[in-house]
Amino acid sequence: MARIVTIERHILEQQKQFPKATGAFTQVLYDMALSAKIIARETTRAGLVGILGETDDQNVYGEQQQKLDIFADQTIFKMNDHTGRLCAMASEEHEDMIEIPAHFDSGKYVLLYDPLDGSSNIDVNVSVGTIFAIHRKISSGERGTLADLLQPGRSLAAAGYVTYGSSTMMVYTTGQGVHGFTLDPSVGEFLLSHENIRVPATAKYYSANQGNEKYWTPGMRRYAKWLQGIEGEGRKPLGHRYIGSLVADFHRNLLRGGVFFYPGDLHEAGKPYGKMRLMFEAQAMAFLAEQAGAYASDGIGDILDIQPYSLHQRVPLIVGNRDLVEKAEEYIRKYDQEWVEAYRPFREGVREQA
Ligand code: P6P
Repeated sequence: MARIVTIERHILEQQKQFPKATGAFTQVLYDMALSAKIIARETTRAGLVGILGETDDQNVYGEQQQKLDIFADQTIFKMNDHTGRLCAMASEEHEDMIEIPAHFDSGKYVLLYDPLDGSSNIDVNVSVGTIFAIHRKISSGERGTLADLLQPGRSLAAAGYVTYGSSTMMVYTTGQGVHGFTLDPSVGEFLLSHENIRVPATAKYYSANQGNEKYWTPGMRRYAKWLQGIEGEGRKPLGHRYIGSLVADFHRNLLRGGVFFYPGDLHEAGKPYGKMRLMFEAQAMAFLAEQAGAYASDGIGDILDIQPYSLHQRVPLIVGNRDLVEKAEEYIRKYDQEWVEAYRPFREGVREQA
């Protein structure tokens, strides 16, 4: 019989690589797996329990919050607020840092999470996902500070996502490769199904919202034509797949090879920084990509090297097979200097984003 490895057992085996690990880090990953099971149960039942539909609340981006968003956000918060393992949290659904309540102990890690990414897809039964990232506490005080959260992706201790699709999968890395687990609902366990995921050398797909093409920069428009085999040396065209749910698009490209891009553009004056959130989407995807032999860029350089200055700052995101992402950087260098000059002050925190 094949070796049955639950995510708990796998995390424990991973922990052995860190001799001085106290287990707190391992427990945070356990707790994320448990949160994922609880959210999965509600997500699959969503159509039945009337939890669908929009609330009258809005999140920090002015987007209608879906009830399942709020449920997922609350689930992750309540799983972690009392454990004494975290010194602070941050959620895409909350404007400010989430402090650990004073009556609970503070710990050595911080958790940043997007509780339900792609939530606008919920009530049309398209895959949605949870994205999480864990940094180590670096501030000297007892409680967490913004400095513990605003660390570059290079410092990440762990990152991962859950995709609630035809099956529920949890994929994570602690810097020892990328590993995928599929939920067996009959036993309520995540079982190892994709050990040491490596992006295939040959890409199959590209993922982008072609509806935005007229707003893309000249370089990115040419790049898309290159991916389609129209521009340049007439390469074999890539298939186009776009779900509109980052976790689902990223996951498919990770397993089949491909590139996802949501570029910055000059469509809206003063907003050349794209849509993806650095701290809640891009950093985690960039750490996973690097660990799977792929690469994530904002069009200028590695997402992992960007020094954050604001919890909700946005970045352009081009992620997938390294050769494809580097080709995009080449097109941007060649054709998009105007955009680069407009974006750079936002990348370096010289200008605050709107
Ligand atoms: P658009 C979902 O809102 C999200 O943040 C990502 O999950 C997804 O990739 C992207 O936005 C979709 O954006 O503008 O193409 O609908």
